[in-house]
Amino acid sequence: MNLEGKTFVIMGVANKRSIAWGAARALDQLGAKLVFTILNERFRRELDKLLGELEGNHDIIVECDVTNDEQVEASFKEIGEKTGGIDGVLHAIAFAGKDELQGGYSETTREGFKNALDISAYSLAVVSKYAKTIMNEGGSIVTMTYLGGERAMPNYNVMGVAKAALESSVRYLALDLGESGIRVNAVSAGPIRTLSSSAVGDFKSILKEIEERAPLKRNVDQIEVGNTVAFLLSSFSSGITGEVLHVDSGYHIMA
Ligand code: 0WD
Repeated sequence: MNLEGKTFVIMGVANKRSIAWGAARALDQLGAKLVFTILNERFRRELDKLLGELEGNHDIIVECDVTNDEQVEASFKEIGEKTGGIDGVLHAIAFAGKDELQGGYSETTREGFKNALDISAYSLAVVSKYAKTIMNEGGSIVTMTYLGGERAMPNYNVMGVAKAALESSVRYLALDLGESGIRVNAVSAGPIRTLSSSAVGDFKSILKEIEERAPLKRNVDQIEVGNTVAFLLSSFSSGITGEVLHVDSGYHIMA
């Protein structure tokens, strides 16, 4: 697979453990040009440091808090002007308060629910709205989800509800943007230790359960997820849209 001449926007690198960073490394290896969006300026120094590890020279970094419509619009406008058009977007963004990620779902606050659904699910719609205006022919949008969106899993709570909304959004966006030749898919990753996942109560036992019960008897890493993201962003997956593809050592097939 060769992605030379292709440009992708990567949203959601917080640090070197981020799934978005695994995807960036995979895409960089394949020759793609990358543009990064960061939540705020606090993340710029971390990203600058990380960029030195990549082969290509990826120098466009744009601030984009997805809760701010004007900022999303302005970000994609700026990216369009600087790149002349993009071939895809990785949306690897989610948020829920730590209090919501332990204990019972019935204790979820209205504010916590709104926040989680806004940042983790609605954001894909608004990102798609502006990304489609600068998308080259055959563009692709990929988001990140988790099995907790399909099944009730301890502690995942409101984030599971947000992932269910996100996966449904993938299908509606695929239908909406299909006519424009834009594909929309999700990767459902197995658990990986990152800044976000560390907020999920008893995360250690989730990792252990995969090692014991998944067909591959091990956990996946950021590069394996990143390689699948690269496949979905590339034209190798040109017939796939509205799909949720599991990269989880096969755990989701188990009863
Ligand atoms: O086990 C895991 N780590 C899994 C993660 C399994 C399956 C799916 N995922 C998903 C997550 O739910 C998320 O959608 O993958 C995506 C990426 O998550 P990650 O790589 O595990 O987490 P992290 O490295 O923390 O990156 C998520 C980033 C944020 O980091 P922090 O830690 O600051 O919340 O999302 C970004 C931010 O950089 N983010 C935002 N970006 C723009 N606007 C916003 C926002 N309002 N809020 C958070």
